[in-house]
Amino acid sequence: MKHLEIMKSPVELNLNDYRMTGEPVINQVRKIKDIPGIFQDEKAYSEMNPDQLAYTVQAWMPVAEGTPGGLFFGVSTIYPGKVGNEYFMTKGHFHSLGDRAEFYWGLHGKGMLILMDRERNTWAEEVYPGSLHYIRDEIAHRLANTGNEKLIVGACWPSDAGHDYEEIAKNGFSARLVEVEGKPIMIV
Ligand code: S6P
Ligand code: ZN
Repeated sequence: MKHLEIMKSPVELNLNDYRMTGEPVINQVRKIKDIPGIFQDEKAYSEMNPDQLAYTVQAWMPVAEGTPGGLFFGVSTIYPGKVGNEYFMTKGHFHSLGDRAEFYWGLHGKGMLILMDRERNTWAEEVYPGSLHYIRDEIAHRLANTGNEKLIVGACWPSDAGHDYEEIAKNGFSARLVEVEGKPIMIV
């Protein structure tokens, strides 16, 4: 940029459909076949269309991953659906630098933010348009769509946070969010 120049930011968020456009924006797609092992009902999972979309993530990463002091901005969209009695959900992760926090905010649809600490206590916060969520240090986080529409959630996290998927891939969360009589409940 030049001194006194007035310009547009390179990336924008459409406030009607929550799509990000501009450069650089990365687009991640997670289909049912990309998230094996996270749902309890393996039979129901194996009978699903492997190419069905489970969730997408758009992110603006203005600095290289791992850069201290920077921020990333993302929009996660979780599709409506269930595997057995479990709602479509993200893989879930701790941050690789475990003391890095994150903000989430609900934009569209309804769901749950499932949280677990290092002692494996698990709880959840309701997500809806306008809900704000501070995910503190050392807390694993996962989003589940409990509604019939897309769940769309904004996120902002430190550029050096990283993702530790291993712990969740190996041991999961200590509780599951399932639908019983049409309502989401947490069970162990
Ligand atoms: C990144 C942030 C989100 C998730 C996204 C997908 O720290 O928490 O952008 O990456 O919701 O979830 P996951 O667990 O598959 O990365
Ligand atoms: Zn995160």
